[in-house]
Amino acid sequence: MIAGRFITLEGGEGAGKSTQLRALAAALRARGLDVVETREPGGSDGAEAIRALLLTGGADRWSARAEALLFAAARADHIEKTIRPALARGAWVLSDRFLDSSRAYQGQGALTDADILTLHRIGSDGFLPDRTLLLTLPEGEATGRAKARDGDAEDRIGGRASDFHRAVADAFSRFALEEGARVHAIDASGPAEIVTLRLLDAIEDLLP
Ligand code: Z5A
Repeated sequence: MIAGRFITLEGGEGAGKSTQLRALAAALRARGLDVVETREPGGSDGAEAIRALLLTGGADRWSARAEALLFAAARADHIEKTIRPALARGAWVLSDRFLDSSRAYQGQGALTDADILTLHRIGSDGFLPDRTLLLTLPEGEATGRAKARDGDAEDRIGGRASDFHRAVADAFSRFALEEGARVHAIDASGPAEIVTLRLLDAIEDLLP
């Protein structure tokens, strides 16, 4: 029986996660693997409905606690309806963001990292990826890429102050330092094709 694998891509806005997820999926399909591309918040009907609630509306639409619970609820549905069934049939599941985004974005204000992990234990039995690829890019470069794509249009969370996004980047770096077996930091600068090769290198040991 072929073992499915669960790989997540993480990092700040504009780092190139969506671009790399597509490229990585194509490279894995070329090796004959069954690949499912998904994203958070979202990835199942219920979670996509919650995504719309989370990313639209005014900055204070949700309290920090309500926001964290909505992300955890969306994730529970995503895992149950999309990720676990795909892994059970032996597919490789690639997700654009997952739990580490909640830890980095929701776990550094009213709630702690431990609180977010508790919500994840309750919602999703503490389910973790086989490997997390953290795309790192200097702040100015990532902002430049996002601005070139979106102009001034920002979602509820992307539109927060640069101090907030700097703290998010620091939290991601900490995960890579403290959970190095799972979270691999990948330099996301340079041409997209080169970044894809770095990502492939970082999952080489998991490939059949
Ligand atoms: N969020 C949260 O708070 N808690 C959670 O638990 C979860 C999420 C799961 C989701 O936004 C928001 O929800 C997000 C975190 C929060 N808000 N923020 N910040 P989203 O899904 O709409 O967007 P995003 O996840 O932030 O990603 P993004 O802005 O779409 O960026 P990206 O996927 O990393 O980048 P990209 O779209 O692949 O590339 C950006 C542009 O750069 C694009 O024009 C590309 O063509 C270009 N690009 C890509 N690679 C390159 C290279 N190598 N060179 C040059 N240009 C490039």
